[in-house]
Amino acid sequence: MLPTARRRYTVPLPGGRSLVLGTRTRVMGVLNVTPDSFSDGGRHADPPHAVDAALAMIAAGADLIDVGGESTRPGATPVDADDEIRRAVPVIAALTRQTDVPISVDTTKPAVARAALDAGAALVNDISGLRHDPSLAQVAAGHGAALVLMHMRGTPADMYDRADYADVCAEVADELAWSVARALDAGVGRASLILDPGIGFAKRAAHSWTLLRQLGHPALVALDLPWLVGVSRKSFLQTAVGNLSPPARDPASLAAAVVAILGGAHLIRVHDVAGSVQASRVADMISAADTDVS
Ligand code: PMM
Repeated sequence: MLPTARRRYTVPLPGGRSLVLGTRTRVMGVLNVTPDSFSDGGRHADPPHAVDAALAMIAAGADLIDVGGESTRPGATPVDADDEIRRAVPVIAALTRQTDVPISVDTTKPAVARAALDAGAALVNDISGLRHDPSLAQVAAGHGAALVLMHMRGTPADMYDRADYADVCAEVADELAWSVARALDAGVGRASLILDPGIGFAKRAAHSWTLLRQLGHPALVALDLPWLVGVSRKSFLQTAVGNLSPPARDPASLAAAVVAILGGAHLIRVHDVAGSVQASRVADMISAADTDVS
């Protein structure tokens, strides 16, 4: 027996738009405008090239685009807010002129989030779950933006030293509940929140596998919010398929994405959009075989 159907949520976005989750799986295309991302480092560092890459992902079926100006690779050099703004905001501004597809900004910094939202972004994706700077939530609230709260401990530089869990699902749920409380305190509406277990962040491979197997864990389900899951090209996949380059991990990424969807993910964050759209349609058909998908 597969798990029961996902709960449905309608996430309000700026400009009167909304994102309906829990029907068809939404595919978020990753656009790293960094010189050093682990998965696609340097490919989209110049703005016109980045915009073309995003438009190609949209043509391939992406429902959202996540633009990031700071690499989260373990040991990556931290970037200051001005550099992050200089990398990400021109791309976001150009994209919002050319597409209605909601754009998210992958940042932990309030100044970057503010500049991105002013340029037309609709979501803020905070990999620190408001631990880096809780005032990021005020920025999201002030713009009526959706806010993704991802689970991580520490920073990408020291996160593996903190990958120590007795019960990874319960502890991730507990620590995400802290992030949710900070967001609500800051005035973000509950309907604007999306959670992410942070696959590969402050997790050993075994923790990532357990989380994927147990997205339906009662402590995670009890948070009663939609889930974004990012497995695409991550290094934990190598424990299953061996030492492959990040793009060569795409088939493994698709297999893991299907499992995430069947376990309850509403959105998947991916590099291979065309493949992920096909994989998520298959997962949607299976999970909705006796319910309604639209
Ligand atoms: N993974 C990366 C970066 N940002 N954001 C969310 N919400 N979830 C993730 O799993 C996530 C993220 C790292 O991958 P990349 O370097 O390919 O962007």
